[in-house]
Amino acid sequence: MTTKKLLRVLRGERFDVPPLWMMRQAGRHLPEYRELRARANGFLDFCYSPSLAAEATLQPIRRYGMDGAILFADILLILDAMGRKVAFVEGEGPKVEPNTTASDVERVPLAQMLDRLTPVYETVERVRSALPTETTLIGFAGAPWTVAVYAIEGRGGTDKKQARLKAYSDPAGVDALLDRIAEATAHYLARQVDAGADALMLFDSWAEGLSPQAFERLVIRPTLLIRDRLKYLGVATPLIGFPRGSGGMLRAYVDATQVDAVGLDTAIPPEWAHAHLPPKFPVQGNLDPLQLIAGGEDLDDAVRRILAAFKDRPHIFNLGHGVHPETPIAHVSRVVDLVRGA
Ligand code: 1CP
Repeated sequence: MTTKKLLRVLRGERFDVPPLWMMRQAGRHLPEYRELRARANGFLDFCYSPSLAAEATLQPIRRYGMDGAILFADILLILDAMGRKVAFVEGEGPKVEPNTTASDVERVPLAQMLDRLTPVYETVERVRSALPTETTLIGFAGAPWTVAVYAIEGRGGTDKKQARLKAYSDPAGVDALLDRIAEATAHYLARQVDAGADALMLFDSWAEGLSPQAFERLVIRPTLLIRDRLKYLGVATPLIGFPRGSGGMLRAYVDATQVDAVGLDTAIPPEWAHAHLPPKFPVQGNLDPLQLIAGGEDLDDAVRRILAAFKDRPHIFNLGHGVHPETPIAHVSRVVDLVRGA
């Protein structure tokens, strides 16, 4: 039996004190990250430098003792490896060469694409050997729809109007793009597992606002493709799905994708999730990262409410989206203490 508490929750165990980590726990809210970041020639170079990326992964573990370490990388590396131009512009968010089609991403053969991501596997190996044995190492990738939003629109966020409209006006083209991304992603995740990842997470950060039919086609179907392909590749590592903005499609997502756990976004009432998901199904979430910035009594109450709602099911305490750069370190520490009952 593993001593990794987070991994045990993903396999269906429940603990009075749940394991915790925070999405985007590495990054600009940490002074030690800002110092490290200044040493790289841009963000892509940072992600492709195993010594820097491994150090960034470990920083929040050292500072907070989180139960989970998330690989330091980005969901857009796969597009870079597929030969699309990717740029991280300071203060503007990432930019990707837009109007990408399936034939664009087919130009680079799968094996070559996977090899271009070798520095990421090396980061996983380095983190693996440096982590405390009880800490779960989480590998990740963007889910196909979220990656496709960047590939089609050139950026994320907003209302995804262009990508959603294209999904309706060119269904065959968009499905082919999603299939190709799904295939590449499954292999990329399998390589992270080979390098030492204990668990995997798929970020579908731009899954919000889809009609139920579109959600099935653009979010559920490609996620299931990845699940099936991972099985075919012999990967039994637990997979956490994060369909941000799934709303009323949450249960359908859980039933149809066969993920092992689901990350809940900030809009999902914890009590509702508990009532609507299968009894022993593991959940992760879902504190509002803005509440974490504000702090105070309301933060304490929100943490307690989440803990109470999930006390009878396997639960990994987390946020409902990523940590913001302006988050005070003391507030993160306060949440760690509260969750652990200190
Ligand atoms: O200079 C910097 O420091 C840039 C900020 C930054 C960081 C720290 C970006 C640019 N990416 C990352 C790392 C990152 N991205 C991790 C590593 C782990 C960690 O920080 O703890 C992970 C898991 C991601 C995943 C990611 N990237 C997502 C999914 C999660 C989410 O937040 O929804 C998305 C959507 C991205 C794209 C992206 N990359 C960077 C930013 C600022 C964004 C999102 C915003 C946008 O598209 O404008």
